[in-house]
Amino acid sequence: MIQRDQIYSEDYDLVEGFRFDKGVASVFSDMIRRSVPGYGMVLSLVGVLAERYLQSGGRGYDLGASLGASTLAMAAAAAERGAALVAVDNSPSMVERCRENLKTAQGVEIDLRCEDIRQTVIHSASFVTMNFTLQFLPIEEREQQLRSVAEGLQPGGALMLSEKIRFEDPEQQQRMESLHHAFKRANGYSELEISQKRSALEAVLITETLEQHFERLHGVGFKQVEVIFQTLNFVSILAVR
Ligand code: GEK
Repeated sequence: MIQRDQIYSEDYDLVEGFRFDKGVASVFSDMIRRSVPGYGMVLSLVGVLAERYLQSGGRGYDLGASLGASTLAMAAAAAERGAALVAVDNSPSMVERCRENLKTAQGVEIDLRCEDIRQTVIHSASFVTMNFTLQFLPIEEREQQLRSVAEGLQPGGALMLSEKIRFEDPEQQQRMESLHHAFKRANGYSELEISQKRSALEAVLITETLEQHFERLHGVGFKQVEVIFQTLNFVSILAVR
């Protein structure tokens, strides 16, 4: 049973910074579906890209795996090819639930690790996903993170990077932000929930522009970089080495 996210429905005197703790892990499936426009399509694309890029003998990595939705989306292709999967998250509460969810994957070897993705050694990778995870790293550490992904990918291997983005033009930024809030309202979040969640994420989820992402991805050695999906201020980028 999917538990409904009501974490910010109570009026708090002080909203603390967002953490991926036990409470969040218990409602995360509902939270991400009602908060990230196009999340279902992102998962479908993970499956499509896994079919295209996972190689037999190559590994698939899911960095910031949360409850394992992207890992599970790769599982069929991995089983078919005999590719191993590595799923990484540094939240013990997420990993505990993820371990249960991954039991449904058949015929595939999955190494689930509770570790910081900055410590993860990536090697022999043919496909890597970072779906809405890079945005939680300090900006100055993002280049090194993507460099280690690029270096760990076999030539022709691919990264799927999904992020919430911001826009240089203040009017466009305001328009997209307001449409995103409308999306959340349409999914049953109240004004109080939206505004408290926004405060909680303020110093935790730091967005960048699409141009900043493209420049960094090219800079660390990806040859082909393109947007494959966008809904409002959420994008998925395909970067091929
Ligand atoms: C999905 N990809 O459902 N090291 C490891 N994990 C981290 C780190 C870090 N340094 N920082 C954050 N995380 C998933 C959704 S959620 C996105 C990803 C969101 C983890 C954090 O614990 C959380 O589980 C995940 O990254 C981000 O396809 O909540 O917007």
